[in-house]
Amino acid sequence: MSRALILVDIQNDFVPGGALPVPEGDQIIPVVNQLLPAFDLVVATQDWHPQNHGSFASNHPGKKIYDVIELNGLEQILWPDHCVQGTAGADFVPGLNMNPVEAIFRKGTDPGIDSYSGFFDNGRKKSTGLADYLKGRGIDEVYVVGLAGEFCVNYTILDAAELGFKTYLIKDATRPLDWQNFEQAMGNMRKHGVQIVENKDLL
Ligand code: VGL
Ligand code: ZN
Repeated sequence: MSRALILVDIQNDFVPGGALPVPEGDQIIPVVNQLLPAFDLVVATQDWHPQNHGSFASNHPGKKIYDVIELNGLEQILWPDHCVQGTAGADFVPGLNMNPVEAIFRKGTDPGIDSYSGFFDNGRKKSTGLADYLKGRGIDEVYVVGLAGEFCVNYTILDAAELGFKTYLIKDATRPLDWQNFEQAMGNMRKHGVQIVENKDLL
């Protein structure tokens, strides 16, 4: 029995001061750092968009941030430009201890499709390789933390559960863009067998 911690998108653009800030997103950093030694394996995901990414409102003249469009057949929320490859906004938050992170899975690189989950793009057309990596490392339990709670954390968790991992959300090591949407997402996670725990349960 081996357990992995997945750090989801703990990047400068998702904390206060960034391009798509999650309220209090920076407050998870000490909590996550404290959790790291409790796991057999730590991996991270990194939102990593080209400047011409189809999820950016700036690439759709006449559209505004948070408008919803259809992008190659999938519903797409339009975001501010964020986590552009090679920019400071795409870097991991400097206070985060990345030393124990053994692998980083980048996502959102195809301009034609967004990728909220760390496992697959939103159309489930391509895998990032994360599931095979975890299986290759003998992982059967997955704990998920990071940003944003109702988007990339939520979809990573739902895929992990569906892939057969025993899946946990560490609630105080995540923050959402919107708490009401996150509460709804957590209800749905529970329906899929996900357990919701806190930092203190693991120390
Ligand atoms: C995310 C919106 C757009 C996230 C990434 O990491 O939750 N949200 N790209
Ligand atoms: Zn993104």
